[in-house]
Amino acid sequence: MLEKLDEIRSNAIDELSNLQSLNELEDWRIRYLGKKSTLTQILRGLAALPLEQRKAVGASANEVKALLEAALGQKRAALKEEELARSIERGRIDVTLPGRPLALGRLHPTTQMVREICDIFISMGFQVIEGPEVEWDYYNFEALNIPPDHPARDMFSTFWIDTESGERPMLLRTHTSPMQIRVMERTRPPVRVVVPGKVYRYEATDATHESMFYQIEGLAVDENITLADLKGTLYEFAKRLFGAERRVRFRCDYFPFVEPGVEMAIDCFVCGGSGCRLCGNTGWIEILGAGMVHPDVLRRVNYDPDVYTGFAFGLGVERIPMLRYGIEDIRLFYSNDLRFLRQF
Ligand code: YSA
Repeated sequence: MLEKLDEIRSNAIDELSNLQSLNELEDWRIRYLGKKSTLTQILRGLAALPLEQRKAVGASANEVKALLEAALGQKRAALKEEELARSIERGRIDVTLPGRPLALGRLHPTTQMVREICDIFISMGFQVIEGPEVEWDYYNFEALNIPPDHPARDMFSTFWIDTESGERPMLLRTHTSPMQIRVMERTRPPVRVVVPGKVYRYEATDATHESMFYQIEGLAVDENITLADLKGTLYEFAKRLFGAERRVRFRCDYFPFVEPGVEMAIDCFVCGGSGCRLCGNTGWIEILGAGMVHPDVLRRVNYDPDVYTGFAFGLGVERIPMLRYGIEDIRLFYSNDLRFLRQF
């Protein structure tokens, strides 16, 4: 029995020195000091031993037990300290390391352009307003002299909105011109507004056409406004935006809500006017449609065309940074490629 106790002590102490974690230590405790351990069994069996043997075995068993308990306490303290040191090391912060740079957001190039263009018109006395993207057919077409079945509807391929039968037809606005009517309905002349916003066209995309893009509408109505005012305003705008050296061209165009109608184009930035793929070999890139507000449109909003005249224009926003920075494909604006967006 005494030999057995010796063996228990030396095995237990040997094993203890190899333990690496508190979990292993707990297994060790159960194995050598737990209720079912050999040592506990020996201590419980003492009473059954003859007196002489009981004394010697009892003394030795209690000594082994005390020794193992003391060793257990020391080992537990040492392991706890090691674990603490490890966890401090794991969470150590090196305050001398340089900080990680924060990725800063930025304004989308279209937003930057909208703001820059609006600022030019604000400095000329225009006010900036916004309007709905989901629009009634009435404002997008009818009130602008484009009744149902008018061929001009083909100019504006439309995303229609499902409505209940009998309800007024609704659509995603195909241009910002409906805001001309909304503004004039609620204001008396003089009117000078610009309206930036998204517009939608149900058409195939290519290098200069997107199905969602931005326009800025302009409208000025007062007594004695003439086509010369329209041209003067847009020349000044083009000069401030592109510089005096760029060439600007006005040509007749047709829009049912103006008379006369014009389009304004800038000489192509890629070929300088000699003709290339981007400008369709014309040497020019059209940036806006414009004209003198049609008398019928004025009458519809109860403006007397014998007293008031006005000009209006609608420009494609993305075409401007394309011209300015030589961007060859409009689809880059909305394809969420950070390599493109980070350049602005
Ligand atoms: C005309 C006369 C007015 O008194 C007032 C406004 C207008 C403009 C008219 N509402 C309109 O939308 N004309 S437009 O169809 O020729 O578009 C105007 C400009 O938007 C174009 O000059 C072009 O720069 C741009 N644009 C047109 N379709 C586009 C586009 N930009 C990108 N993608 C498209 N699919």
